[in-house]
Amino acid sequence: MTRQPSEAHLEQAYMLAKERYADVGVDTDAALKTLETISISMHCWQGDDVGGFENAAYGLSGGIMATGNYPGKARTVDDLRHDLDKAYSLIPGNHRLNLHAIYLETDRKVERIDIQPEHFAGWVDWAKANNHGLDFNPTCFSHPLADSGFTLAHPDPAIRQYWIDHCAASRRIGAYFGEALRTPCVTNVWIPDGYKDTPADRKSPRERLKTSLDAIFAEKLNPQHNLDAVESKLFGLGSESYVVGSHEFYLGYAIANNVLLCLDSGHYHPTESIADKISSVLMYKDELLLHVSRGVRWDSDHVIVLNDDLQAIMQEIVRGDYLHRVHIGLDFFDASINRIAAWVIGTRNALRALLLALLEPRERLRQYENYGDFTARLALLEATRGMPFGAVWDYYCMQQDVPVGMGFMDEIRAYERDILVSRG
Ligand code: RNT
Ligand code: ZN
Repeated sequence: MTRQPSEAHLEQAYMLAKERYADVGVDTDAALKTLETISISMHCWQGDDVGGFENAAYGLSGGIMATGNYPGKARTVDDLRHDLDKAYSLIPGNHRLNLHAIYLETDRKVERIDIQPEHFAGWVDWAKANNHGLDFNPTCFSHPLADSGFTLAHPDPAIRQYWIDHCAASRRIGAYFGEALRTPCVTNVWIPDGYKDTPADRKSPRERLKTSLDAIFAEKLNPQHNLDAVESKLFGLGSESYVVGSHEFYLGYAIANNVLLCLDSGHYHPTESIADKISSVLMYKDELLLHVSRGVRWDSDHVIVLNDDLQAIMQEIVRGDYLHRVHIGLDFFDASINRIAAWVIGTRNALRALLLALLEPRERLRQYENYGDFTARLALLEATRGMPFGAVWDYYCMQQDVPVGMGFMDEIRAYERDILVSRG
C-alpha cells in the first residue's frame, strides 16, 4: 500500500507553497479554480488497443499499431465503460470522452456508412449520467476498403465515396452528441492515405482529398452541436515517403474552410514542437484541436510524460489566454502496461502540465522580456522549476477527492486483481 499523506500535512505544504508563489506574483487559489474548469478529452482507444466493437473481424491497419499484450483488455462496451469510470475516478476534474466510430454498440454487422445515432445511444446515456462531454472520429482505417492504404484520396471513386459517406455519417453522430449533451462535439477526420515509397504524383491524391473533404463538409451542421477538425501527419508505418494530408495541406484547408485544424504532437519532425504552432494557427482560426501525444523514434503514440514538450504546449495555451479556444484531446495507446493506469498517468500529466503553466509568473516574465532583460527572464524561468508545484498539485488532488501521488496505483492494482485478471 502507498502511504497517503495526512490532510493536515497536505494543507500545511499547500500554505507554504502558496506563500512562495505569492512572492513571485502568482495566486495559487486562482490557478486551481481555473484548472477545475478545464475538461480534457480522454480517448477511448487506450482502453482496448484501438480495437473497437464492430461486429466484424478486421485487424488494425492504417499505420496504427499497438504493441504489448498486458492482460485485461476491455472486450465489450460494458468493460470499456467500467474501465473508463475507474480511470475518471482517479483523475481530478471533470473530463470528456473521445470516441471512434468503431466503438459503436451493435449485435450485427453494421457497415461504416450505415452508422446511426442509435448505435451510440448507450454512450450518450452513460455520458449524461456521468457528466462527460463526447467527441468523435470517423474510423478510416482497420477495414478492407482501407487496406490499400488509401481512403478519401483513393483513385477509385467508389472507394472514395464509401469513406465520404462514412465521414458524413460520423459528423451527424457528432451533432447528435452535441445536441444531446449540450456541449459541442469535435469530430476529427484523420486518414492514413500515403505511400511507402517515393510517389510519381504528389498532386492528384491531394486534389482528390480536397474534393472528398468538400463533399464531407457540404452538409451544414449547427456549430453548437458539431465542430469539424482535420488532422495531418508527417509519415506513418507504410506511408514513410508521402502522406496526402500533410501539415501544409490541412493548414490551408482549415483556413480556407470552416473547419478546425488538429495538431497531433507525435506527427511532426522529431525536434519540431506543436507548441510553437499554436499562436500562429490561432491568428487565423478561432479554435484549435490538439492531440497530445508523445513521439518516440518511429512511434507517435507513447503515453505522455511530464517533459519539456508537454509543458511547452500547456504554457502556450495558458500564456496566450487560449483556454477557451483550444480543445485538448489526448492520443496515445500502450498495450504493454495496465491500460487504465496509462489513461490515468497520461491524463494526470496533462493536468499537471496545465497547472505548472497556470502557476508560471507570466506577468513578471513578460515584463523582463519587454524590458530586454533576458538574463532575469532566464533566471526566473529556471527558478520556477524549483518552486513547490507538487504541494499545489497534491492539495488539488485532495480537494478533488482523488488519490495523491502514486496512491492511484493501489486502486488500479485492486481493480486488476478483482476485474481485469478474470478477463484473461
Ligand atoms: C493517427 C492519428 C489518429 C489516431 C486516432 C486513433 O496517427 O494520430 O488521431 O491516433 O484516430
Ligand atoms: Zn492523433
